[in-house]
Amino acid sequence: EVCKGVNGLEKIVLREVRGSSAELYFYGGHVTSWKNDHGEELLFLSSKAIFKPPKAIRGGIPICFPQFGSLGPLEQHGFARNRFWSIDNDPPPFPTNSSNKAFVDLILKPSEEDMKVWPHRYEFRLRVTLGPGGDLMLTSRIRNTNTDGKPFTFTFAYHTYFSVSDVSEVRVEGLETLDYLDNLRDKERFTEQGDAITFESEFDKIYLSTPTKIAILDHEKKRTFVLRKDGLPDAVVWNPWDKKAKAMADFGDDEYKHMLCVEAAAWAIGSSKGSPRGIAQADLVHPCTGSLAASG
Ligand code: TA6
Repeated sequence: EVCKGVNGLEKIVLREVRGSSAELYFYGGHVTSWKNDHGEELLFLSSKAIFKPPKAIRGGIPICFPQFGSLGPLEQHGFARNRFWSIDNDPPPFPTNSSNKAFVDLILKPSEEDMKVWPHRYEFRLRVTLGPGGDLMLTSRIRNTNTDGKPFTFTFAYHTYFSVSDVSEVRVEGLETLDYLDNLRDKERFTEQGDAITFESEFDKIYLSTPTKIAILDHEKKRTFVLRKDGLPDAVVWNPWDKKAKAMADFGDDEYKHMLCVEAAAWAIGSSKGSPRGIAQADLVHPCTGSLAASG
């Protein structure tokens, strides 16, 4: 179902028989809402989010492509999150079965303007699926359509903003003992200790080569999110905390308490200067899947 969203921007609503739902905008191919079958919102969306190009929507699931972060030739987190995507009327056969599920297929291709800043041709197909249990799955297939067959590299993230009751009561499991690059310390590489991750100040880390399953435990709400990922080796965890929150025009001063970003990502191998992992050889389809389930 396509309808008008904020500022007249069009959005797609997916509904599942048991009552769960999801919403995404053509602008950014951006999921802005995911509700369980009790109608509870599971994603954080800022009350100050700006739904106006070229600003990316603050909250939900921004898609960072073809560059995650600011390391590279492009604007922070690339341009996929502030382009208008289209319905993909002719998606190629899909590896996973979507029958019985609510889903939509979107596509993004570069404009001539985009080619000037990132000179590669591609077709980026995004399928957003809402399963019968209310789980949400995003699958991205990036095809290199460069006519000269030249490979390109990219970095990537599903920059998911989870809604939590109080971030200082939240634990993240699955990242213990892993190596990470600390964005707050010039991307220096460290090793995480053996305990679940908890939050008491600004946090911005890129965990390298993580397990495919990460759990976010919201003690107060008695809710657990399980993030599963495939084709996305890394994971980013971010909370801006009070000072950065105040500095962001599209984010409420106290909203940091009620969100946590845990992001399935493909970043770089080795060090901060490592080469990007996402390599799209000629005509190769690169599938990246992130699925989210919530219980409790
Ligand atoms: O994923 C974490 C991060 O890269 C942080 O460094 C932080 O700046 C955040 O993303 C938000 O970026 P944005 O461009 O959306 O303001």
